[in-house]
Amino acid sequence: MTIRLSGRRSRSLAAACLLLATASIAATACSKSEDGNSGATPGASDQAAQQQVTQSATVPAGSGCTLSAYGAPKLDLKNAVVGFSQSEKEDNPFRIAETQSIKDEAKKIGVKKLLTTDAQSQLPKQISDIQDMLAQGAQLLIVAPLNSDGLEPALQAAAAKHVPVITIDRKINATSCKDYVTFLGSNFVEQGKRAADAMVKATGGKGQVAILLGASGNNVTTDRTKGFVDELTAKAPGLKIVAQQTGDFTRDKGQQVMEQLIQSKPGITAVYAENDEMGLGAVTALTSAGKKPGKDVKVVSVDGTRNAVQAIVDGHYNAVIESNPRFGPLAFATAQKFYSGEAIPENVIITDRAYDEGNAAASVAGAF
Ligand code: GZL
Repeated sequence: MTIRLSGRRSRSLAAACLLLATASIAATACSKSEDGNSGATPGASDQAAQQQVTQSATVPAGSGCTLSAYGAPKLDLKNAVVGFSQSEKEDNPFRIAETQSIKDEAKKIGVKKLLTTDAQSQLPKQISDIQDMLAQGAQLLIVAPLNSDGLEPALQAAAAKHVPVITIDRKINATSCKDYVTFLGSNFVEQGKRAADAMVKATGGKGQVAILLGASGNNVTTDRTKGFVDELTAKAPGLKIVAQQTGDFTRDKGQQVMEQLIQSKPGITAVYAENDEMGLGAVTALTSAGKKPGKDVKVVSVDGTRNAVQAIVDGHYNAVIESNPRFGPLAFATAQKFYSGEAIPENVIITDRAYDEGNAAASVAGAF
C-alpha cells in the first residue's frame, strides 16, 4: 500500500500533510494531481525545495504499521539517540545532500544525539555500521540501504533490541512492519519512463542509445532500466538500444565505459545514464573524443544534481529527471507519526521534478 502527499511549499507543510493524510483526514491543502509525477517545474524559489509527496489514497483502516504492531517502545525524538546509515561514499552530490538533509532535520527537531555512518559502498561495512550504532545506544535507525538484499544481520540486530528501522532511498527485500517500518523514496520505474520520454523528445525518436546502468544489486538500477526500456519499446522503436553497461553510479566509471563505447559503438547518438554522475563522466568522454554532447549525442540522466542541471544550461546536456535525496523532513515526520501511534504505509513515494532546456536556468539553484 502506497501513500503520496503533495506539498511543495515548505518542509513543515510537507510534514503536516503527511501527518494529516495518513491519519485519513482529507488533506486538500496537500493534495495535488493524482499522478503526482507530472513533474511540477521547479522554480528558482525552490532553493531549499523539500520533498513533495502526493496523496493517492487514504490509509485504509487497520492497514499500515503501528508502533504496537511493530513492537517497539514509545520514544520522544527530542530525548532520543538516532542512527543514520549512509550507503555510498559522499563524493556523489546525491549522497552529500541526503546526509546533510538528515543532519539538518535532526538539528531542527532537537534530537538528543544523531549518530551517522558511511558504508563506502561496502555491504559488510553497512552491516557493521548499523551494529555499531546499536551498540552505541541508537533507539531509531534511518537507513539508506546499499543493496536490496543482504542487510539481514543488521535488521536482526535492530529487531533484537526493538529498534525500529525506517528505510529511505532504496527498497529492501524484507518484511515491512517486522524488519523495517516503511520505505520512503521515489518511483524509479517512473523515473526511467520519464527519462525515456525526454530522450524521445531530444532525439525525435530515432538513433542509437547506450545505457549507463547503475550499480548492480539494488532496485534503483533494475527499475530505472525497466522504466526506460519499456517506454522506449512502446514509444520509439526507431531508437535502438545498442549497449547496456554499468558505470556503478560513479563519474569515473561512467567516463571509462563511455570511452570504450565510443570506440566499440561509433554510431551512438544518445546516452541514458542512470545517475547524473555517470552522465557527466560520459560528457567528458564524448568531449575528449571530439563529439558534441547535448547536440550530436543527446544526454539524459536521473538525480537533479546542480552540475547536471548546469550542463543543460551550458548546452551539453538535454534533460535530468530528479531523484530528490532530501529525506530529512519526511523521515523525521514519519517517525513522529509512528511514535504518536499512527499507522505508517509500507511505501511513501515522493514526487520528483524534471529539468530541461526550458526550465534549467531558472531552476539550477534548486538542484543539489
Ligand atoms: C536513488 C539513489 C541512487 C542515486 C545515485 O535513490 O539510490 O544512488 O540516483 C546514487 O546517484 O548512487
